[in-house]
Amino acid sequence: MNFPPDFLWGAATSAYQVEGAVAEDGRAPSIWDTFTAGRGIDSGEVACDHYHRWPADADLMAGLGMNAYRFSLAWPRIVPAGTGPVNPAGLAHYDRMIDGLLERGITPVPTLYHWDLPQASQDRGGWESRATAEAFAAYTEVCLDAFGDRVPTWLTVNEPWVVSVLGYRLGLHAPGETDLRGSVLVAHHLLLAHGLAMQRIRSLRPAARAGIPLSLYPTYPAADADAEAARGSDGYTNRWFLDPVLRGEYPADMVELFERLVGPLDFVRPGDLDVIGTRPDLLGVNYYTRRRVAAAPQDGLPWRVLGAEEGVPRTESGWEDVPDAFHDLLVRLHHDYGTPLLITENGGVWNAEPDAAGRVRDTGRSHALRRHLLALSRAMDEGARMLGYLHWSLLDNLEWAEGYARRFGLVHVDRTTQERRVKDSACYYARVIAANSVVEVEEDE
Ligand code: PNW
Repeated sequence: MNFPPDFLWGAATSAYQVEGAVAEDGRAPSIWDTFTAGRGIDSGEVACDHYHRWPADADLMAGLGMNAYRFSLAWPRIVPAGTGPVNPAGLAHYDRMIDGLLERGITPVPTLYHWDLPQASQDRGGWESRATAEAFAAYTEVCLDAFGDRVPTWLTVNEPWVVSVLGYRLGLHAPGETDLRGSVLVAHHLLLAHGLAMQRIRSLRPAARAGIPLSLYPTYPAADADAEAARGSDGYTNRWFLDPVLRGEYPADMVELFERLVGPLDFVRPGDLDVIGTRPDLLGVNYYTRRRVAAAPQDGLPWRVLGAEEGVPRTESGWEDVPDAFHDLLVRLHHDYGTPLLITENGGVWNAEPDAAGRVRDTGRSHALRRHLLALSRAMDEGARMLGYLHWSLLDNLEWAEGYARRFGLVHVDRTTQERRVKDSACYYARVIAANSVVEVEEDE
């Protein structure tokens, strides 16, 4: 089956994970600089040096036939103190990059916020403060003024579930807090930031299309008796974000649960859900794996997310590799919310290194890519409206608190020399893009 002629084919990155150059051209520190320094873990100080090497990276994308690139704008480069003065050198960088992409026939798909909050904003309360959502709206206006003439598709706030839960409940991501109420509060402010940005985009660039990229996990009961637990976990991770964005309301079952666990959600003010529910043009889908859930309390919540199931294929980070769940998710989103879908992330860890001839045989990624694209195309046959597929990631990069050891890239990056090597999976992907159809993986590809 062929994909629509205007289907977006490309890859994704985010600023802190690839750029490096953290102290250059007026960039101020972000919460991820602070978090990685505080824990002594791999940082984005150099990353893939994409800040300087983006022209060569854009040449690679063009060479592979990609027509879209999802990257993120670094708030601490553009408005270094979070609010107040704009940094012209920060704007100039993305200005050149957006022009450079367009010159190569690549549509820029910028994300406004991919987790690198200016440390100065954190010092004033960060996402626990409603003022940060207002500051984000002002920063969004700066970006729209600067780039809105050339950017047809905007993405707002990447994965508010991951930020709120890993950053504020489990302490695994910046800023490393561990409080359930705080995480629900932060999730609300992130959603509010998304809604305020949608309103700015609507008024300043009415022709642009925009939406939010959510991390979504198709969730299955481990056994029949676990159906209610699975519904709870789905509510916690998926519906808590989908429903306000696409229906303008928080799901009632989850409101009840949260109020029981943390008290009244009094930070939700009248009118907030109208803002958050500003109808987006698309939903960004970040899909990696499915979840199985059992009815047993864990970490203060009334269900347990199980580990990988025996006998089910996994990526090298242990995530179950289940393309059928991707299909189920897309069909469900189509039925429940009816919005056009853009795959803003999909991929996995396959840690292949160059052989003596410099070839990177990451065959596992090629096969997973093919099977996920087949799942996507089956969902399209069943009515899902799909705008494009952006693979995570273009480059091996900083996998946040996990460091550089987990390679998600279509393109291998040598950590010492920064040398780029197009992996076998990228060659496979280039053949898919050229055919605009899911081709077979060739032997040794
Ligand atoms: C997403 N989890 O992050 C992000 O958008 C990317 O920046 C990241 O590199 C990619 O997925 C791969 O992980 C996630 O533990 C990080 O559930 C962690 C989780 C989910 C998504």
